[in-house]
Amino acid sequence: MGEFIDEKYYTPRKNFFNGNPTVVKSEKLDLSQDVKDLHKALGFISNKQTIIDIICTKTNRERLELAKAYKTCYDRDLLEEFKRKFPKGDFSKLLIALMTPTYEYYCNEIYNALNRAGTDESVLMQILCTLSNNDINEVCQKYVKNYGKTLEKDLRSDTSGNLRKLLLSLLNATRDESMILDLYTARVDAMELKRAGVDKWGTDTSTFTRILCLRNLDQIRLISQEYEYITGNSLEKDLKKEFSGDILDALLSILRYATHRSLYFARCIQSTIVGFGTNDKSLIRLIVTRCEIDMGDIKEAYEDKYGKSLKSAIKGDTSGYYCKALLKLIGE
Ligand SMILES: [Ca+2]
Repeated sequence: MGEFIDEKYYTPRKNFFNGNPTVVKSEKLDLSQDVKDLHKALGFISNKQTIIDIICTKTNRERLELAKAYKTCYDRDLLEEFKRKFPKGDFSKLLIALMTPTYEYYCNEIYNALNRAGTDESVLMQILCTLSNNDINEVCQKYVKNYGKTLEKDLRSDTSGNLRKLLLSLLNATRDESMILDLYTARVDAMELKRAGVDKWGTDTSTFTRILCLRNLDQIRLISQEYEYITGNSLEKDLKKEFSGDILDALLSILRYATHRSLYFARCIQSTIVGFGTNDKSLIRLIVTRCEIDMGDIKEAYEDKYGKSLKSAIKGDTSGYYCKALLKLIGE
């Protein structure tokens, strides 16, 4: 940590990379019993509750081990069994998400967001703005392997303008991950953002993209504090003045993810359930991917922000075993 940092002035977040998950590694894993119970639950009369109790209380890694044990025992692919038994609907989508290895899942989600009528930019942002360099590299490798073309190529052809530049920059996976804080460069960056934004007629987007895509996440938090100190305005507010549309959403995603991760995801979840209907694909992705990382914190942030529990929000917007499974994943 830099010598300039005054503890009172800048309080580093506790455990940025460790959150409170709602699904944790089992203390004692009894795969043979689980496999037997699952087989019974997938019988002539299916028992969804048993499936939820077994699948939604395990980590992705454990679920994949379970699938392997199932294959050994019954010579059947567990995921295919789920698909056969539950061919459609949100419960089915959720089971598929849970049984897919994490990087593969991110990769599929990005592919589907890009290869549909009208690209779903929110999916790209929610994934690419929040993965580590290593995660991004893994996803890129999977993408080539699964689809025979690079993610970069697909991003280039399906996005445009400043958003494309920003996403390609994230895809380079060159963000500083040192966690080293430097007040001097934070001040320089904050001044540059001021010059490139509010001080300028028009906006120099590349300055914003460069700083927000390359600086480490803790440093971004410091930059935003310096920005507010220098200008008297919050960086978030000025981003909203200078940008609009997708590029604004992307810049806000990075800023919010860096400054308050759990609140950022609480907002993402809220955006899937507000309005008419529910964006179940994104709701499923957010719950499935965050339950092993920081869903406990997201629940807290959600309740603080929206004045009701995430549990009641999910109950209000989903139903049946799909709802029960989501609640199990968030530890309710
Ligand atoms: Ca301006």
